[in-house]
Amino acid sequence: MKAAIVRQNSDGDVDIVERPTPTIGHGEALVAVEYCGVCHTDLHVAAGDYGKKPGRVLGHEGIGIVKQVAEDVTALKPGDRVSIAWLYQSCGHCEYCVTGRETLCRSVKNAGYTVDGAMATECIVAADYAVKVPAGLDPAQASSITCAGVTTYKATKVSNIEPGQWIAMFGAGGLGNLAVQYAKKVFGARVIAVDINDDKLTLAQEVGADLVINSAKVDVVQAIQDKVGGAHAAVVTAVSKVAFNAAVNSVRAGGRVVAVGLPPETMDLSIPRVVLDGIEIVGSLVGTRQDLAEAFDFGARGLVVPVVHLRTLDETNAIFQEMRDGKIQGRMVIDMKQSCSCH
Ligand code: 8ID
Ligand code: ZN
Repeated sequence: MKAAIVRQNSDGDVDIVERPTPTIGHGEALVAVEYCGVCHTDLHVAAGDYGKKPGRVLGHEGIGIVKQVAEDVTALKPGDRVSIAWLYQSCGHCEYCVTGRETLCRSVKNAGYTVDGAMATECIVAADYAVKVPAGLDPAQASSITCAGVTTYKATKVSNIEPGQWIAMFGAGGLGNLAVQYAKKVFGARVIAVDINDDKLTLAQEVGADLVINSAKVDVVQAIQDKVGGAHAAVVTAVSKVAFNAAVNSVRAGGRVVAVGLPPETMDLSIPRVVLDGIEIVGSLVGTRQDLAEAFDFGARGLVVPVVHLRTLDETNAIFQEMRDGKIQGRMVIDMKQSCSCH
């Protein structure tokens, strides 16, 4: 099989290599990957931002067709179309797994990080954790929901936003444009999109943002206070502490800030601001299998439409550079059929 792997020196790019097709063990299935979206987390992993992972096959926005299942597998059968998500597998019996918080399991395995992922023509999944893609959902669009969609759907749930309330989405990239769509179309919120790039804001407006603010040009905190009296909640997918700090100051008293972006930095927190204004700040990590099934369903019903552009595996480093430069609108999705003659 052909795969994109983290370089030995973790310099932030990948090598495209030939690897033997992995063999399945108990509880596993082999998947022929159709599509894999490129998430900003792949850049972090390739650069060793959370620890070096040389040789790791990247990719956690995968969609593919099951080719083979182990004898003990009952959840999947050959021919099923399934996800390969960041939540690759959790232990299933700890306090987090049994209370609907499986993404926080202390022995969790993550595709494209602690185990090999979907930026390859074939990959292994833990059968009980691969979520089936509903009929009627385009598989390339489904790939984008497998991380960007489920993460922002879950983060919007965690924000406790109510219909008609204002939510500010800091970052309008791969995650952010889907955050706008879920908040607007599924939760019935009014949405402010904030980014430092006008092209991203144009897309955010096209997919339903009520207000857009370029925080490189105007004082975003002042603008949100002036226009709506402070947002009821904010979700931060921007890869910059500047945006996290602005989000804390953009919500009204009692507001909730959901941290999603993963810049390897610390944020500043004014203790009087948090205490006197009752601000809540909470992290949100991808979503559970049930969250993903729900996020897929909204896509299948056309409420949320991921904006995807098809590319090939050989273009991975070029896509990474475009992402660093902030040049991508929506998501770049690697089309494995176009990437390898073995399909
Ligand atoms: O489960 C999670 N918490 C999770 C899941 C998936 C991804 C977290 N992430 C993390 C990624 O690791 C990454 O750190 O979310 C972040 C965003 O991922 P992405 O949406 O895939 O990245 P992108 O497409 O590059 O979008 C980032 C956007 O942030 C804007 C950029 O212009 C871009 O549109 N941005 C930046 I960089 N600085 C900004 C600022 N100061 C900003 N927007 C507003 N203010
Ligand atoms: Zn991701």
